Amino acid sequence: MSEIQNQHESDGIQRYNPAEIEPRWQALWDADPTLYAAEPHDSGKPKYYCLEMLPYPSGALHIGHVRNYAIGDALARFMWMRGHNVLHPMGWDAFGLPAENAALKNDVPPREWTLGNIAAMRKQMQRLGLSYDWATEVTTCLPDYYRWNQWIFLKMYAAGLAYRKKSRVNWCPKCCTVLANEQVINGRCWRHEDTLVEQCELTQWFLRITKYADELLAGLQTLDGWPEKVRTMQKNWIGRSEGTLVDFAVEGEEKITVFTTRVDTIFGATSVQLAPEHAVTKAFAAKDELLAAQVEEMLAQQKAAREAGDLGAIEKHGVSTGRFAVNPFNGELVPIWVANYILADYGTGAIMSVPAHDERDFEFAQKYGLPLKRVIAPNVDTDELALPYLGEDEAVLIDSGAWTGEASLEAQEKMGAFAKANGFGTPTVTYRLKDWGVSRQRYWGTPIPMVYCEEGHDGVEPGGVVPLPESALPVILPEQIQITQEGGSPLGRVPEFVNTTCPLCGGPARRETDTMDTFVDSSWYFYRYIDAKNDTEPFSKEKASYWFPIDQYIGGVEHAILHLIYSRFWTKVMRDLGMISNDEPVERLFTQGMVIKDGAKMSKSKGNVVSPDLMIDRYGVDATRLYALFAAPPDRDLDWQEEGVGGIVRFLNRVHRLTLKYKGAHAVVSMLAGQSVAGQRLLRKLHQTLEKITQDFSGRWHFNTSIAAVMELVNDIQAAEPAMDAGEIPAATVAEVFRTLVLMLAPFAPFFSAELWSQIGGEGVVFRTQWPVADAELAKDDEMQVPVQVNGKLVTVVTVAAGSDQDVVKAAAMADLKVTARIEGKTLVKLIVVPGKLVNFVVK
Ligand code: ANZ
Ligand code: ZN
Repeated sequence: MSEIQNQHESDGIQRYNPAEIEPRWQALWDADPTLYAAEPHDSGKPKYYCLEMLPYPSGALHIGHVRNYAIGDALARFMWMRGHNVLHPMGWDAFGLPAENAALKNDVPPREWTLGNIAAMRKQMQRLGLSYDWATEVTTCLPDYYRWNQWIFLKMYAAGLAYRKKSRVNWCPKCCTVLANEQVINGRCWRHEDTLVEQCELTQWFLRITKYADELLAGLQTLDGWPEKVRTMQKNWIGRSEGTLVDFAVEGEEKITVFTTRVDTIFGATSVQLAPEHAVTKAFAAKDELLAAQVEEMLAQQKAAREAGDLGAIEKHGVSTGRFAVNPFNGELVPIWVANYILADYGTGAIMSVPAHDERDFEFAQKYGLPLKRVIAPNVDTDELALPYLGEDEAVLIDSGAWTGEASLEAQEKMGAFAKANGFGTPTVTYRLKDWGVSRQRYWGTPIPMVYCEEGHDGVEPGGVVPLPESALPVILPEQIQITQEGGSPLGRVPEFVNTTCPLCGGPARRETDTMDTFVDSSWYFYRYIDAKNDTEPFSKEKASYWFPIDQYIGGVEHAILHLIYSRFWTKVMRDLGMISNDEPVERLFTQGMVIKDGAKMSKSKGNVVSPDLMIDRYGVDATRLYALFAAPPDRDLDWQEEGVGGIVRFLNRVHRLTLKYKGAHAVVSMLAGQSVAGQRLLRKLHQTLEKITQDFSGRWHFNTSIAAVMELVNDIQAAEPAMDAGEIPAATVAEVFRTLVLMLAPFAPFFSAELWSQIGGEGVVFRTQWPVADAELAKDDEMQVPVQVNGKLVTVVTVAAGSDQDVVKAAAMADLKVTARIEGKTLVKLIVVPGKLVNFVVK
């Protein structure tokens, strides 16, 4: 409170007291459920869907949330003032592991813990005066939401987009459960520090996002309202790569198909290399104990590197299998190796190694003494060539049989077609993007609406999958459940949940006991906001076509890939299911920077966490929010400095004092019939400020400079105090200045502005008042200041009309008394006039 209480006003004007103002206004706003509600579609106003990423209900907001929401709130309020029909919702990404951890630690049921946290955080948001329409609130852990996850999952299953397959997962032998990557800490289980995580194969549910790989990639080009860096990250994540599949025959074994982007170098292949997990590796190892042991060792080492997060960084290592493969282009035999840097799940998990023209292959060949064979060069007569030579665009083939002399790029195309025509390969496209594994062996998530029919029947083998009918939804997550350290899906230990009947034959069946990845919840929550109470469908198509795409989405850049790709995928699926007609969910995306403290990311362990509640207690909501917007451009990191918040309080104090002092401006007796110079100057500054802020809202949202501009304006107002007091500025001008000032602050400091608005007799709700329009004529800088020098020393500054020519500037300078005093009686040697810059009299 210190900052506020220290502000002592001696002139009898009521002082600024956020602790009194803020709760008073919030109570008024809370009592009016229509205040932030969207209007009907036929309101005649353009729609504006303003969205901030929904938080995980951890229990308390942190200052990074405050920044995120202050940006969205300023934007929503501005759009209201600009006459839009605004949708500004909020909800809770409420499933996930922390609730289970809390249950383990404190013995509170996950649901109770989560809902308690939500209540606390909603209260904090309300205290912050955020303009959410709580009637549209979405809580993903409640059946009225997650039933629609299940519903869409069933639709995906019917459309062949949800399927089961075996995949490798992290496995903790003590928990006997699969761990998400985040639960693997330094290669060990998050619950068992002494237990190394293993990899194992498990049958899991997958969503076929790869079906949309090309569309997800192409769509990036239409998203010009998205930051370039996010689009690049998504592009790399999708990782589309054009190349060729080529079959190498192996005696007595299945052929090996390699994926290469450089089939033009195939005459230079001096080995074939397999991932340790490759089927042919396994086939060889089955007949070769030594090889089996070596591969085993490699897998163990590779796992450690995977867990450390970087396969690329480990030392390249391989073993020869002693077997050979046939290069189909020239019939040559090349040795087959198993190498640790070949990824099992990229391409085909097998490559042809061309050490003369590939960096990694070169390194590997050097280490193991494998031969180098040059097959491309800048031109056919090149003798000396530093290897590896990677040329592509400019390269031609050498020593490549019938292909010698061909240009590299053309050869790639022709050789791919040749392989296809001869039945040993084909041109292909490979993606880094993999289908999305959504099964989690966790309790606190959406139950997957599938059962396994025990006995089986027509079309269903014993134990086979049977989807539940829509009428069986929602599959309710049982609430009375003991969360223990025991392994396996917690739901598997609830017989009342597991044991059910097959919807097809009525015989005994087991429910799927895995739950869905929580990224499912966040992939479409923003469609639910538009129709949050609908209990017959996820949302109405008609409403979706009105509100979508989202006009502005605001959140952290850490969601650039997973959440923001899954959401795009989900939108395309729903479009293909006929539920919506938009191709993309989000028109414009803004990624705000982080809030840091003392140069470091805030964390409990560093003890540098800033509590929003503490800031609000000390400085009030408006100052805290203003500071969060003022202290850095919204897309940059912000270093939180408490003195800065105090500075904002002093600024607000000044605005408060001035506004109240002149609120009776109409009563100030002004002697002036027309406008005065002082009045004109103030109006110019006012409209310049307004112009700038209006622009900042439509461009990059550099609210920091918007607020700085208001501060400058307030300085000018303060400087004009004597003129105002002396009645030298018309009352109407004074009134316009303060009215506009309060309106300009409304998007950023809602409580403060609401209070001042009512104090100056403003009508209605301040942030439903039409945003003032800047008068370009008034804003025009119609004067310019020109420094005048005599012999290079500054003597004075003259004011002339903007755009004045040389003669006018010269005349003005000569008319200035300070100038004439200096040059009188002397000889003018030279007069230098740089219009708009300076005048210099050189005299003797
Ligand atoms: C022979 C060759 C010669 C290659 C040459 C490159 C240069 P991008 O562009 O990322 O798709 N590769 C293929 N599958 C792999 C796997 N599972 N693990 C590790 N490396 C793999 O990379 C494609 C290239 O990466 C492929 O083209 C292959 O090496 C390698 F002068 O084939 B190349
Ligand atoms: Zn059955």
